[in-house]
Amino acid sequence: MEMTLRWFGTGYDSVTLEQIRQIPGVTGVITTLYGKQPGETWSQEEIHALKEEVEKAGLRIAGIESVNIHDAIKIGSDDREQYIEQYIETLRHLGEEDIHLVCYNFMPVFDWTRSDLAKPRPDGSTVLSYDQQKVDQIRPEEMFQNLDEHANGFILPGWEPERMERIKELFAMYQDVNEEKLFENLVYFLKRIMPVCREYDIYMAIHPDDPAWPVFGLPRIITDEAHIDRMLDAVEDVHNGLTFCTGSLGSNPKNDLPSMIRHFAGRIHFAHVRNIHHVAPGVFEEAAHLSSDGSLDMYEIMKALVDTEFQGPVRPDHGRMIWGEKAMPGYGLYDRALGAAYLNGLLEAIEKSKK
Ligand code: CS2
Ligand code: MN
Repeated sequence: MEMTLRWFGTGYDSVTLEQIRQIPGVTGVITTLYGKQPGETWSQEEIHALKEEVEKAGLRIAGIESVNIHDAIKIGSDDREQYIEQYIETLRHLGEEDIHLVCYNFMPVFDWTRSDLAKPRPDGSTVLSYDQQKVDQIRPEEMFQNLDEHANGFILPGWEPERMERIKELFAMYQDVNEEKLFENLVYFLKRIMPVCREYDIYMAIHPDDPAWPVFGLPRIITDEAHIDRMLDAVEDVHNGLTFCTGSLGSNPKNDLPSMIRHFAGRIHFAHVRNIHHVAPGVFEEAAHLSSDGSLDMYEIMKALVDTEFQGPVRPDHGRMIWGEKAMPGYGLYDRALGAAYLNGLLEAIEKSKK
C-alpha cells in the first residue's frame, strides 16, 4: 500500500508539493488537471507536464482523481458517444504517460453534498458536516451559495460556479434518469471504455456516493455492498473497480466497512481512509482520522486492507481545519498530514504484529 495525498495542482491548491514531500511516508500524490471541464480531452503534453512537475518535487503521480464524467454520459443522451470517445482519448493519453489509476464518480448534478463546510467542534477546529433536515430545507439552487460562503475562496471539486449557474437546467436534464437508468448508463460507459483500460492496464475506481443515499430526489447507485456488487458483476473485469472511501460509505452506519473491504478484495484499487462521527440518523460530521475521535474503527479498516493484501494507493481524506489554516475545506495540509502519519503508524503496527 502506498501512502499518498490529494493535490489539486499549482494555482489551485494552497498546499505545495514541497510540503507534501515532507510528510513522513508520503511518496505519491493523487492529482488532476483541475481546470478541465468534464468531457474535455486531456492532451498527452498536459499530462506529461503535470507528471514532470510532480516528479521534480521528488514525488510521483500514484493516480488521477478525478477524470470527471460529462453529464451526457450519466444521462445517456444522444451526444454521449462523442464524450465517451473523448474520455477514451484521455485514458489513452494517461496510459501513454504510464498512469494506471483513475478515480471518478457517477453522481448526478452534485458531487458530494454537505450542509456545512465549517462546523465548529469543541476543540475549536472546523469540519464539514451533514444534516439531512438542513438539506431538506434548502433548495438545490441555494446549496451553492450556502457552501460558497465557507469555501475560503477556493473552488470546491464538483461545485464549480459555472456548473452551479446551470443548476436548474441540470435538474431538468436528469428528470427522467431514475436509479435503473443511471445504472444502465454507467454499465454502458464502462463496457465502452474497458478495451482501452485493458490495453493500457488502467484501473478505473469509482468513488462511492457521498452521502450514501439519494439527495434532492436524485438517484444514487454506489452506496452499499449490494449496489456495488451489482456494478462490479455487470462488467466483470478487474479494470472495473472501486475507490473504497470510508467516509462516504461510512455515512451510512449500516455499512460494515471492514467486512466490505474483505468482500471487495481484488476489486478495490484505491482507498480513501477518514473518520466520521455519527451524530443521529442522517446527521454526521467529519472528525480527526483517529478512531477515538469518530465512529469508525480505523484500526479494523487498515487491518482489513492489510489482510486482503491491498496494493494500491491510500490517502487520508477530508481533514479538519486546524491551527488557523485557510485552505479548501477538507483539504488543508495540517490535519491530512496528521492523518497520514496516524495511518502510517497503524500500518506499521499491523504489519509488524503479523510477523
Ligand atoms: C470527495 C470527492 O470524498 C472525496 O474524496 O472529496 O470530491 C471525490 O474526490 C470525488 O467524488 C471523486 O470523483
Ligand atoms: Mn473520498
